[in-house]
Amino acid sequence: MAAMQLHWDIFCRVIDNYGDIGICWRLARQLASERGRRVRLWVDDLPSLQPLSPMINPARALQSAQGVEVRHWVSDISVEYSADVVIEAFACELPDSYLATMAKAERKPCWINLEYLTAESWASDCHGIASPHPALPLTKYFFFPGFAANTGGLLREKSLLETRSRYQELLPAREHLEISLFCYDTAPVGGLLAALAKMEQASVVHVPPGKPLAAIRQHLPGTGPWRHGNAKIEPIPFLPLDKYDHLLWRSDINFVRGEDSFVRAQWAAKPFVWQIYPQDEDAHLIKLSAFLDRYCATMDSTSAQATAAMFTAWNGGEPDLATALLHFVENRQAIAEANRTWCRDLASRDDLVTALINFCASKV
Ligand code: TRH
Repeated sequence: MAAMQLHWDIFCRVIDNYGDIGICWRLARQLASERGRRVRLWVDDLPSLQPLSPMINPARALQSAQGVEVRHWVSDISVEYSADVVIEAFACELPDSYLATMAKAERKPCWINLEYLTAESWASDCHGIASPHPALPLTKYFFFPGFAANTGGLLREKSLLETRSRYQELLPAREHLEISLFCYDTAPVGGLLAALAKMEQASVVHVPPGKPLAAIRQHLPGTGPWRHGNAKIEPIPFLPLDKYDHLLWRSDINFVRGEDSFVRAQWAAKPFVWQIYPQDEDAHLIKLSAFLDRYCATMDSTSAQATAAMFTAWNGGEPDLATALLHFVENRQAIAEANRTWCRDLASRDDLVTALINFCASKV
């Protein structure tokens, strides 16, 4: 049996928002806490990690948190050794000095480019492809998270679903709808507010700071909380990563965005609406429809139509948002049931950490 690949280095460059660091932090701490790996997380922007993990001190270039060694990644770094596995998150480009250390290692590291999540079918074809370095004796492998069996899977902690189920069993019954709203400031929030204000069922909308709150404030005066017809709109603080899961678990409908909150909403097994990260030339719309094709295929036709219409309207597409929301809310019990099945199906596959460990062990 091959020796365990003990040392892992994860490199993360924060482009914008919280997705890049959210995913890298989640991966790092799971490798450390569940798999006993010695993980160094190199991040170029420590202040972005701090809201997700308040124990992080953004002023400290070297610190340890939840079993992970967190290092500030400055332009060039000097290391005594390269790790057994090196994760270059989202093509962030490893420093030349580190590449040179990798090239000199007696046993070459398993070098992974961790890609963004997509439901498109080409992700299965490209998952695991090798790319030899043009000049150095090193090979990089493309690792694609995904929904299909022949991809790298999704990040899922070992006891996540049991913990979530226990939490949800204790939730009190209530008359009104609890909604969490995590979106970009381009989301059609005005339409959402107007529809919720008029809806027969009362709602409470929890809005984190940053782009979601900015989007709300384009439509409502002052700093909130607001009463808007039959809806109450409540600003909330940015929650640490695990507390954010709790918000998703206890809400009836979760508006999520990007990548990591989108995945967490699926593990929450509650109806959710996804705002996809916008890309040039509307490339994201292909990604959105690839996901809808897979996801809605598991639903009855009414739920599938309601879900597709709601996702499309929320991402700036044709259907009228108020009508889409109404259908979505009307069908939410059936959509919730479909989500529970979807979640169970996804969880029957290897999680991303298991897939990654197995993949890297096979490359020794
Ligand atoms: O912040 P995002 O829009 O990140 C995006 C995407 O990852 C996108 O693919 C990438 O290209 C771009 O960043 C650069 O959305 P995402 O992916 O959901 O990340 C948000 C993270 O913030 C996620 O890990 C959950 C976390 N979070 C909290 O921990 N607490 C909170 O209160 C909230 C609202 C989020």
